[in-house]
Amino acid sequence: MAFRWKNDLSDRDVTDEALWLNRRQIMGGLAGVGLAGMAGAARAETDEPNSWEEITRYNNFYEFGTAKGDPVKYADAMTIDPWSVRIDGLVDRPGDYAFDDIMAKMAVEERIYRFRCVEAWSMVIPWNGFELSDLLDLAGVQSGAKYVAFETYLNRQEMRGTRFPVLEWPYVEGLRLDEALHPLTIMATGIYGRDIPKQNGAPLRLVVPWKYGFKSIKSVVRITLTDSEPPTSWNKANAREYGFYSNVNPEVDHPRWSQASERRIGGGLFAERLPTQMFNGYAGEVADLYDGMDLRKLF
Ligand SMILES: Nc1nc2c(c(=O)[nH]1)N[C@H]1C(S)=C(S)[C@@H](COP(=O)(O)O)O[C@H]1N2
Ligand SMILES: [Mo]
Repeated sequence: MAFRWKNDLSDRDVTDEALWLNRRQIMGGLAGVGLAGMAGAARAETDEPNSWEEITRYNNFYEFGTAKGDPVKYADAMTIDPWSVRIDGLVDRPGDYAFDDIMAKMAVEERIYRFRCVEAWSMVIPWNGFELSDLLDLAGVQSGAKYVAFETYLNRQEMRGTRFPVLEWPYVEGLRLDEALHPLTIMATGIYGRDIPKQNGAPLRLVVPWKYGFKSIKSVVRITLTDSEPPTSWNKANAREYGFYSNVNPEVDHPRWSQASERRIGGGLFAERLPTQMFNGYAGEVADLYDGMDLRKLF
């Protein structure tokens, strides 16, 4: 691994959002300033994390419906215990890895990442999780592997949105192997130190912070190492609008809207839009993955 990413805003033993925010205020020399004073303009311009409510009530999880409030209403029906992840394809030790066994072996840490949806809204989310590369090490990636394919849990009784052919189910995603092994790429298992809620992709979901949000596939049940580029849900649905790479790029617009700026959730009705950053602000860490690539063609 080239480097292990160091969080500039880490706070390991987070247990509670209020406590977490309180500590941040004290650390920032803001003791005595009420939460209300933190909200609004100041927060929109800096990278203050979104609230637990914002992160867990404004969701895209189409298996439960396409409205932002559907996942929090309906994801409760999803069975997440027991849970296992099948890791197969070009690996030395294929098999079903029980979630509890995975957690016993992984080092969970906090990662505060910007999160940018292709729909041009964004949040800042304090995830808890582990590096995907550590999980892949359990299975032993073989030398012929070039891509990683991911698949979401599918149970049509539990997932009312799958009655509609909005997408082909199960939801599938993919990364090039070097993207998957990058230290910024994590499997998230928590938010604000609590177990990740079902609407956010319990019990574990991918998070790739320099790509549009739809790459960060939820409730993963299968990870397959392959030698060719795997199909991805949004690309299958509309290849002209959603490419395999889907790196955040303010210079490459969506065919139907600009990607130059974004609306930070929680900023309020009159908040200014924020300029979208190349690779969502992670260019320093990831730009070299794409050296020599035409990012307009391979969008
Ligand atoms: N299985 C699955 N994963 C998914 C989605 C989905 O509909 N189904 N939506 C994607 C999109 S478009 C976004 S923006 C993020 C939203 O994650 P959040 O609800 O935790 O903010 O999840 C992504 N992962
Ligand atoms: Mo999204």
